[in-house]
Amino acid sequence: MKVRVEEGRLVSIDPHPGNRATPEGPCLKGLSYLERVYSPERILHPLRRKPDGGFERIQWDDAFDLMAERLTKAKAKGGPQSVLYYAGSGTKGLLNGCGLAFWRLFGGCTTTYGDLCWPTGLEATRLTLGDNRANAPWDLAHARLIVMWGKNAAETNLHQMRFVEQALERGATFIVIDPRRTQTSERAHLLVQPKPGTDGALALGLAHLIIQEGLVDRDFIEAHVHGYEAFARSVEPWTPDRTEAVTDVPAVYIRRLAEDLGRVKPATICVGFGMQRYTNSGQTIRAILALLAITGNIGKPGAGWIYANLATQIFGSVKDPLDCYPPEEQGAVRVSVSVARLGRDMLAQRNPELSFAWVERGNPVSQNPETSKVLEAFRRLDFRVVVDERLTDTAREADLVLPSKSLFEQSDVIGAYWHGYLQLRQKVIQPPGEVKPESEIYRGLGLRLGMPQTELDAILPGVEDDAVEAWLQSRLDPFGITLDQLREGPVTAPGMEEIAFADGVFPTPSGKIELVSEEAVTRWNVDALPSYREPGESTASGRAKYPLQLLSPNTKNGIHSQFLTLQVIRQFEAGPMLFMGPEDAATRGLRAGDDVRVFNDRGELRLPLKIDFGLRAGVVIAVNGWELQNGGTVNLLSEGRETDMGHGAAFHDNVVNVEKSR
Ligand SMILES: Nc1nc2c(c(=O)[nH]1)N[C@H]1C(S)=C(S)[C@@H](COP(=O)(O)OP(=O)(O)OC[C@H]3O[C@@H](n4cnc5c(=O)[nH]c(N)nc54)[C@H](O)[C@@H]3O)O[C@H]1N2
Ligand SMILES: Nc1nc2c(c(=O)[nH]1)N[C@H]1C(S)=C(S)[C@@H](COP(=O)(O)OP(=O)(O)OC[C@H]3O[C@@H](n4cnc5c(=O)[nH]c(N)nc54)[C@H](O)[C@@H]3O)O[C@H]1N2
Ligand SMILES: [Mo]
Repeated sequence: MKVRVEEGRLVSIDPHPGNRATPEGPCLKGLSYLERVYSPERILHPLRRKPDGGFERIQWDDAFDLMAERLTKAKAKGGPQSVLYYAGSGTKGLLNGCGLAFWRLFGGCTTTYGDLCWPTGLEATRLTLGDNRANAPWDLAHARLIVMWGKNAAETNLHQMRFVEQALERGATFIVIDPRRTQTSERAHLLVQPKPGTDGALALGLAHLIIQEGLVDRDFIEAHVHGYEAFARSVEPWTPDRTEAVTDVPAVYIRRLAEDLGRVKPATICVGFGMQRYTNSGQTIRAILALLAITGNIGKPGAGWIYANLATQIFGSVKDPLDCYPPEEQGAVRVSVSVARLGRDMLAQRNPELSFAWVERGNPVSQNPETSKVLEAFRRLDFRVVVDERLTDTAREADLVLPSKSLFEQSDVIGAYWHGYLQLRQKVIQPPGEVKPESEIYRGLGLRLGMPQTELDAILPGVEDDAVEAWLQSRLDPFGITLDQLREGPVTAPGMEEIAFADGVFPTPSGKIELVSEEAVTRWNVDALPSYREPGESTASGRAKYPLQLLSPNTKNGIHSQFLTLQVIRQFEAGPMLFMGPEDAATRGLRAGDDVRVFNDRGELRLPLKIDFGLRAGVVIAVNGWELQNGGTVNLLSEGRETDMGHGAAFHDNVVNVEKSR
């Protein structure tokens, strides 16, 4: 974005033409920063919990004293690892690395492994292709067939829809696979609505037909695919009848999809993050990716796999270096708390028990699974610090809340999930009130703890703007990128390709696309071939304790718990709701607008009912992001459990029932 500042205040936000992936500029959330930065909700100085509840303003000096005293006490009692360092995904810049560097200097800490967001699909893709790379975003316009599988780009990646439109204008076929009708499926030629969590079976059934009809690309398989014969044998049982029985997708649709995937070239599958939130989803993603491998749709214009692009994640600290790693000691840092099981693992940790937590850039009370356990774990600690810009559900649990900068108040270099640009986020306004960026907070705290100035200088930038820029430049030097280039506009990340894997080189153990993966077995204890198992908590075969599968996807006008409290957003997003199909409502005697109770053994939510005529029976939706303070987070109902690979969170392994609220 391009922003205009007058008299030290943001006055407008416009598109930046330098990013080919996002030429239309910011959506409503981006534009709403004009409100967000100056929101009365913003915390402008440190706040300390009062003994009788509520918060009171304190001076930074007192805040540093208090933290230093509590940290010294925690360290003396249980060692440095009694301190939990938790960082969410509120911003992803080069300066994020300061946090863990500081805690190492402190003598270590306990931190988390895994990720709430995308690790299951990242790992499934890595096992198959060797790396997470994708064609440039605009290449999608060259596809003749686009399958948007478990992704709602019109809400969550809306710039991608522009390239879908361009492909459609050139005559492409567009298919959406999602249990619900979405803004994305409005543009589709075909919407396929499987039972949630059964997409693995659907993919194996499609592979069965593609192979049976002789629609595979023999030459491509010969040259680039490892394990094809074994894969072909393994899909023999997946007849259209069996696939229909498991997925509830009519066999005619399965045949049509297989025909399209087998015959229409080039084909791109855009697979979403929403679908990898099940206990079987790593294997599901491998099965879907196999469809591109056997039809030769990789490494060519208009063809390929668009899941995530790690090209811009060139700094260990942009992508947290500890993400995705299995629990182990890394230097003094104990990596023993799974983000998926945050509450449970915090409670279970011994030697030392946790007594102090530091939370920044995240809102785990509303965003991590199993809110009641997360709350219990935080409440059991002796002391909690939360750095955030407003009183989130998590900040409300803190003993000390520190104000955080907005993205306009300190320069940083950022990467992306989808496109291949590195971008400079320039400081354009002064932080309001007494707001300090994290790097300054760490410096102040380090000095108070008696850490040597030289050691702090080695990991943290100085306070002045040019010191921050010099620090950023020193981190960019190894990549031959300068801040001056970035000041001109977005810069393509080193190694970013227009067409991924065009050279046919796949950095897997066999050097080929692996349909059979030994590492899948040794690392994750799943079958070497992509296989289908019903998710652990699922209504798919009617064995679950409760009859409805609860999905909690993202919503257009918020990013998780961010933005939803702003006036401009509230015009469009009134509050949390439960979406249910008409049949499920009728059998329960429920009508639109009724107050309903959504419940399972872990908790309950009371929400107004919205009838959704596009939702398949047996599925209900409550978007994630709403907090306890505005009507309840959907994670009161989810369980802290990991997916089958990558230490992701299986948010959608979640069955519930719904009744009229009394
Ligand atoms: N049920 C369910 N739960 C989900 C999901 C789901 O699909 N269903 N999705 C999951 C996914 S994909 C994700 S990515 C996670 C997101 O989980 P989180 O990252 O915990 O969620 P956010 O609500 O984005 O919270 C980010 C916080 O960072 C703060 N922040 C922003 N910038 C800064 C900064 O510069 N410094 C500091 N200190 N703070 C800052 C914001 O104010 C906000 O409070 O949620 C997950 N939770
Ligand atoms: N506006 C907005 N944009 C965002 C975000 C946001 O919060 N708001 N968050 C960002 C982040 S951090 C992320 S991770 C991405 C996520 O964005 P997406 O990848 O789009 O993920 P979700 O919205 O979680 O889910 C996408 C779709 O998957 C469907 N789905 C769920 N289960 C299944 C299943 O079993 N099978 C199939 N086929 N489909 C299923 C859901 O119904 C939903 O429509 O969005 C990013 N963009
Ligand atoms: Mo995410």
